[in-house]
Amino acid sequence: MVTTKSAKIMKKAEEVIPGGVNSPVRAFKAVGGKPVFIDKAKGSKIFDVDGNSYIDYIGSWGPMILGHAEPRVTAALKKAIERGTSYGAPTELEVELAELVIDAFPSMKMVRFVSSGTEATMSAIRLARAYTKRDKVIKFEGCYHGHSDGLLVKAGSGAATFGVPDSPGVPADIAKLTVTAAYNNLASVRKIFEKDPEGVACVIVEGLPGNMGVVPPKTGFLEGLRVLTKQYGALLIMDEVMSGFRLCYGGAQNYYKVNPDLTCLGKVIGGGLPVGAFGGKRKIMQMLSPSGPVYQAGTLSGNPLAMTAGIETLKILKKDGVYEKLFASTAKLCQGIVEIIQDRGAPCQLTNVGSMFTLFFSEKPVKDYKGAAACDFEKFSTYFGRMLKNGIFLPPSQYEAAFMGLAHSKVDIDSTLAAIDKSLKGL
Ligand code: KE4
Repeated sequence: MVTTKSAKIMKKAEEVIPGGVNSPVRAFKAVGGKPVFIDKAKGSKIFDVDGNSYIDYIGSWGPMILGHAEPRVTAALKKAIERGTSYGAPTELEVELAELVIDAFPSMKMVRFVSSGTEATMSAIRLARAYTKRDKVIKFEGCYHGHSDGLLVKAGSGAATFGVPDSPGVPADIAKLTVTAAYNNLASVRKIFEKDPEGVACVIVEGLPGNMGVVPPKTGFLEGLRVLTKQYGALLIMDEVMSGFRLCYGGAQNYYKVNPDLTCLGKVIGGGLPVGAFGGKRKIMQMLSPSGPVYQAGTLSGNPLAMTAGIETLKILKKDGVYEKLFASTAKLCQGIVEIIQDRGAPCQLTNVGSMFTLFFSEKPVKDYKGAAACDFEKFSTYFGRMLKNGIFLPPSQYEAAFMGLAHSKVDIDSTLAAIDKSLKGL
């Protein structure tokens, strides 16, 4: 596989952009080697600058559920761009996308658009703190909610104690307001509440975790968070930036039947353009400026191009039979992978929910972050490199979810399974 042009561009990129990339995971650090630079994408395929083509299971980390350059989305964007790209003033497009989102998420009565998932979660937490007049936040080890200071925090020394910064530059005084619990372990959450029954503003949890690989909630876990947050007067924030529209036309909350107070969205609702959103109960959302005192703002929030791409994407997803098709192809791929693992006796576990899946290099099923952290990262890296050489573009980290899209064909699935069979040889 020739990657000389990518290598040349990477050299230039590293001179002017830290690590040569604008988001760390793209640098392939977790799997070794240098990243390929992309030239274009169409449908299920992505093409690098050396002309290599790949079947794409990153899908821009979730947004490209319809496949790349979907004709109806592209046509709508071409028309929208003729009308200008940004006004800094309200448009009806924002109302249209808000109504589509609220229709898909019954727990959301109002929504505010922002430009990234990070902005969405950061703003939702500020709102939760204002509404409850409390400061503490509970998050979970292995869950990622973007890179705002209060969320780049890891568990302190003793469980249920103060958080400590998970990155230089995060002040200890901010980190200590975030307490980290163990995902799928309700007792670890109860302990924090019992220690500080009136101090917790909110619990934030991924609807379906995809940032430690795909790790589904144990039966009763999300419901248990709902009971505990209600019992102690804290808000439940469900971060559906990744899981939104990936498990159904709606969120993991619809799939698992849990009703959060606030929800964060991103990725799919922007159809590949920069969008985030947060929303929930009217009495909470009304606290947001300018209807209330909680400040939040954004130059490009509700951008007309991003709204257009989001509207077109959701209108297509809403059509009958779309999710049946998406899940049928995901199931076909995942069943094929399980058969290969069994035939080869490979040391892997496959986790799939909806259109998200992860192949864990672990002897036993991965049920939480500790299980994910115990994977064989060496083997994953070898597997990743072989798959890339075989024309399959996977997320370059064991701690990520892969995404099936509506443009993936039967031929793509058969080629992917053949590549997996070859790539697992000897692992
Ligand atoms: P952004 O700020 O990257 O738009 O969204 C942050 C975020 C929030 N919540 C969840 C559940 C997320 O998965 C994300 C971002 N996901 C990563 C993938 N693990 C984006 C890829 C990247 O960081 O480049």
